[in-house]
Amino acid sequence: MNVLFDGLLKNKELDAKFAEIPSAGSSRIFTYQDLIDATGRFANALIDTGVQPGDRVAVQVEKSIEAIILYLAAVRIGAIFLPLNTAYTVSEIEYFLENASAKLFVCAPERKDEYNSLCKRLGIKLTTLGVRENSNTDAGELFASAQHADKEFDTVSRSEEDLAAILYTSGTTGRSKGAMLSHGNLLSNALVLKDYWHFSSSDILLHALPIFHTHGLFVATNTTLVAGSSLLFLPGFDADSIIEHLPSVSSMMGVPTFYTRLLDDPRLNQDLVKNVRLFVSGSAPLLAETHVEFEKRTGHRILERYGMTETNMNTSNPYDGERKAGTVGLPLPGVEMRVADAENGSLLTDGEVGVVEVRGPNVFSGYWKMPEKTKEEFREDGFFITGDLGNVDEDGYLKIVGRAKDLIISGGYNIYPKEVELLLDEQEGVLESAVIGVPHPDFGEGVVGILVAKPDYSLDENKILSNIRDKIARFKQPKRLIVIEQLPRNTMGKVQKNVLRDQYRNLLTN
Ligand code: MCA
Ligand code: AMP
Repeated sequence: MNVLFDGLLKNKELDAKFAEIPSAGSSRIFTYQDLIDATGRFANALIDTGVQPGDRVAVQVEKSIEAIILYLAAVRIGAIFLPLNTAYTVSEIEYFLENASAKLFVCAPERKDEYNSLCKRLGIKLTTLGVRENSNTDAGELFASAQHADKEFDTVSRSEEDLAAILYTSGTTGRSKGAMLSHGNLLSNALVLKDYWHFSSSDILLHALPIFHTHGLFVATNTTLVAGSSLLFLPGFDADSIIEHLPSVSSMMGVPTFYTRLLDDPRLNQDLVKNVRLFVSGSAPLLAETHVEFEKRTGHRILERYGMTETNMNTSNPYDGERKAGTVGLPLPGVEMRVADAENGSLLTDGEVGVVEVRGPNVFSGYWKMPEKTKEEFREDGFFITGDLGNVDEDGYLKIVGRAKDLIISGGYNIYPKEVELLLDEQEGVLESAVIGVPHPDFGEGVVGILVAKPDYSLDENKILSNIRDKIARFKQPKRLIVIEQLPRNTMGKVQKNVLRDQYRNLLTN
């Protein structure tokens, strides 16, 4: 028994379909039977590279059904899947490969040259997987070897506690931490979401999220698989393509930017979404006004839920009951949630604001090779301290009101200011920096860097931006840099980011 693989794929109506609509080329359709056969082929191809149960398989590839098959095949052979954002640069990837002691790294064919020497130096086997737009495109070495491999594979047995995936989440110190997710964590959450959101084999989910994060990989894909639903797989968010396909689906999951972009499109109306039964939003706060506006235009009340890489999904607005705008709903079945004083951990009641803590089968077991960090973020009774600030209303709905952690969420991607500050501080002439998130019309929050120059230096915004261009992923890079005389500090000497956020709150919206 392989808890996650069997749990997701056993006893399915094998003719339910996965349709992939690539940005170029023609669409492809996979039945569940095709999917299972392909995981067998990929499992054999992975074993041929030397990967064994427990090994980390790191993957940075473009979105495709084969990338999902690779994930399922890694789980099937008992390996630990480690998905990585396609926007990460070589130096970012180096940290993940080294920290996780990856056995195999699968990258896009066109990036192989960039990674060759790194993988040689680290002793990591490198292979490739591309997007198969037509029979002439380079779908990569792993695809080629899977094509010739046997579809039969003896699934490796894995228990609930065994690790299925490691997903890196950035840390407040600037170092990313690998959240260790077990078979039990992932399957239990998928089963709960399937029931809570009423997913069944008659559903078709429109999938436009990236598949290297919890939202697109686990919430959207695992829930679809466990329900035996169909999936319409788009390469990413493109309003025209979403509008084209909304009439043929029953559900969509997205980050708030998906919904604000759709609202900006005059083609969004009740008729377009008449076959949709459910819109889900998460990963970042959905403004109450977006919720209200979306209902006015479409008649649909978006269902907002709340989760984290470390915990999968914790709370959700109900399917049948009231979906309250501006709240993230009620604890999911099996999840215990409480609000505590951020400083001393004492429990808060009566709607007071504090740090949100959760416990349940969905919650991860700790950070890879970081026992101290793990200890710091759990209470003794096993509750995980999320770092999100919230309060619970009289009906039990959680409202997230802020973050105790210094984190920016831009278009659903997390950016830890410390990582960007460390890079800015290295730039010539920079004395110190503070990185903040301010309102952004498209991404919710946008990154802004505030700089102080060393004596006798004058700083050039564009030059600094161009210097850091290849160092970190583009979405983490400041949309603007501002040079000031000195950073505001409190009596303890701590930079008052709230003062800066207030001062520059209109910088990206004007
Ligand atoms: C792209 N850019 C961004 C972002 N995305 N900048 C800031 N924040 C972003 N999110 C920049 C690019 O670097 C580029 O800059 C320019 O915008 C256009 O890039 P492009 O790729 O064309 O953008 P897009 O395709 O329109 O993407 C926007 C997007 C995408 C659709 C909102 O970011 C997205 O799919 N976000 C979803 C993230 C997600 O799945 N998060 C879930 C994490 P330049 O032109 O200067 O190079 S899981 C999670 O958070 C928890 C567990 C949970 O609860 O779900
Ligand atoms: P990540 O580290 O990518 O897993 O992001 C998790 C963080 O996203 C949480 O700790 C929250 O701060 C935020 N988040 C996720 N869903 C929501 C939501 N519906 N509303 C507000 N914040 C959210």
